Amino acid sequence: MQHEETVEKDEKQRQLDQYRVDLQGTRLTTDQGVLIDDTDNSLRPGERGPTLLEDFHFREKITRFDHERIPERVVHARGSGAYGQFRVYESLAEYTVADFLCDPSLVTPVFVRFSTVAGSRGSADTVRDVRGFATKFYTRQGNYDLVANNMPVFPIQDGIKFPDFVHSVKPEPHNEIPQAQSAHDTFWDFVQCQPETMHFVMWLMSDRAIPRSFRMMQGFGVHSFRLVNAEGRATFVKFHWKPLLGTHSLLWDEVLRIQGNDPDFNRRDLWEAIERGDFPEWELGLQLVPESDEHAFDFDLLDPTKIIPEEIVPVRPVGRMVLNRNPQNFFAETEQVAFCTANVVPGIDFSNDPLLQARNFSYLDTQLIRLGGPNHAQIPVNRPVAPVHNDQRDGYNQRMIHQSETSYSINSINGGCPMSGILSGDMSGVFQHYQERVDGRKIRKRSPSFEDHYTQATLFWNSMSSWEKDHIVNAFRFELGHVKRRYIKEKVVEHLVQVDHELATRVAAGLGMPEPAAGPPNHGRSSPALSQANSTRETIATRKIAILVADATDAGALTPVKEALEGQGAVCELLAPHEGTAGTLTVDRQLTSAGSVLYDAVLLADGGALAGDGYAIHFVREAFKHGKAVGALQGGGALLDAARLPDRQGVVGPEAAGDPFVQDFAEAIKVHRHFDRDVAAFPA
Ligand code: HDE
Repeated sequence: MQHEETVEKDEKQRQLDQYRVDLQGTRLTTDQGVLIDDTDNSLRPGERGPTLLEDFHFREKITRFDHERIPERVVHARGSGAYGQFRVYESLAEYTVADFLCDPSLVTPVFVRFSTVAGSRGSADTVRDVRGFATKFYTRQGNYDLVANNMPVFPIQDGIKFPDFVHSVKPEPHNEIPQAQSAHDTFWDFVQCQPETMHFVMWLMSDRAIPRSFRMMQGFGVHSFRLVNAEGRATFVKFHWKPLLGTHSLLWDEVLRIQGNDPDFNRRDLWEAIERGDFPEWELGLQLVPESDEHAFDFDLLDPTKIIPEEIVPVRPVGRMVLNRNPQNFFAETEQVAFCTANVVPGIDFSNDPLLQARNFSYLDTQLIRLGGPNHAQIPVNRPVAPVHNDQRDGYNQRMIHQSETSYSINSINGGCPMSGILSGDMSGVFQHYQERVDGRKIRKRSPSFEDHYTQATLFWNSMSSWEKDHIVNAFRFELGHVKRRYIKEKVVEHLVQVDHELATRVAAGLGMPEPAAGPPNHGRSSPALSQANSTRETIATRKIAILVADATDAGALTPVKEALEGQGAVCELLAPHEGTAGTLTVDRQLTSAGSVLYDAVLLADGGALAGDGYAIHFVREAFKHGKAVGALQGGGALLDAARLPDRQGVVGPEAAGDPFVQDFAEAIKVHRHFDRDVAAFPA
């Protein structure tokens, strides 16, 4: 894989450097810069006396502590981020005047924050949920925020329903249960009352909702936006991020165990990959639709519950993003980063999607309360690299010292500055709204073109491989299994009949319901691009392999295999019954402190002691049950036998020694998960 090597700091890095505080070799002071003698004992009259009010250091320290928290985001509270860079492949000047999309020599700094939606800040990473994928491009023409998700459709069509939707999925108000879960009555009640959710629900019940890694997730801008070129001509656009590592997911059973084993699974994965130098990369892709084709589809381009199938309008790869730097302070950077869909630059404009219109209001409003006022764009992570000059003034936490006597326009005292394009007569580089003609009566009404809620839900179902369908059915059964009210489950099944009768029947069977009556015939169309089965499976780069070793492991046999796997980019960890060393090998982790669920594959290098170790046997069987590649070197044969695996798909035994072993094992890992194994009756 190609890595963007950045020897020189980009503009954003240089800007951030001004704010960094290095505490190495410093002496302790108050916030006022006064040196402190003792921060471990408060001031008191006599050793056993009460604390004195005049202890300003004590009061300042406690006061600052009391005020450390800011409100968490109402949605997307849990997230983690990284800096990186974006570069366009070739000029898109035919479509847009956005500088960063027109100049292939330009490296644009970015900050990306990935998130879950429903859970609180401290919730587990690997829950069934949508993932946020928000990118801030620090362009020379100002900040552009592409605030995307890892699913291309949304549950609702109009932003006025967002509070209703979010209230339904959040913990129920009477007892604040459950945390970070959609498996409860109010969410499914919302779904059954609101059939526009059906396409989204199919995605949410699919493996997309439990990604293996943020680095292996697609991103979607969801709405149709507009690109606008120098002639003022607009083109509708849908934004896509495609990960170079492919799009891969976890298994539901795995997820349940990871939550206890490592609640920070996705966050840690991103952090560690970047620290290792395994910089995640995505291609930016565009689906472009000329304005003249606005009504050419059997759905409405303005409806955010719909995709444009890639087979109808292909995704054109236009650029590449690499994330290559972890933040240095979580709160200052990841918690305070403020995205807003209204942060656009010349050449990028909105459509009339009613969800997007609501978002353009909501994000700035959110930031006013979260970040304590209107000056949050001055917080280092949010500061544009483009110069900022205007007559907006004052407010909480103003950090600028404006020197001019004037703060109004039009003025004559300051030579009319800062001067708008219109006043100066210089319109170069200014943002000009796309001049769309809009006529209509003021009404609270949706267009009939938004009414079809099932066709694309069916398209999604039809596009799934058989194992993806199994996972969707199991997800519906799990979720509805947690719903207490029978009639809600029945109503959901009625909606599923509209999507596909087989799906509804399989879900109903799990809920102990009779086979539902036939619904409308399935249209039979599919879109192969929707299936993760068609994702990239060409690399083992960054895949985590657990190597099980013990004191008598043959290091001579293991080392070349490990090196060959690492040579292909895999990340190997040696697990043994105890920490320290196993023979001449250095142990990375104690076997009992790490579940198989934290790895993509397992390599058995020792069968002597481990063949009789129940934990090691469980480790192998669980990895197998979760579809992972299992490899056994000569020494590991006894452990492989002890694990009594029911079939050999994705299992590479010691008979393929040497290079063929490495090759076969790597091929088995590339598959990601061997879902065709028959594990239904196999206890881990
Ligand atoms: Fe958001 N959304 N959203 N959303 N959203 C927020 O803004 C909102 C929507 C998305 O990492 C909030 O600063 C409304 C779609 C991401 O900081 C809030 C509506 C998509 C993030 C908000 C939507 C998203 C947010 C909470 C319907 C995918 C995390 C904190 C009209 C395309 C950004 C904040 C980050 C965050 C409102 C719909 C993605 C409350 C009202 C559609 C990735 O303002």
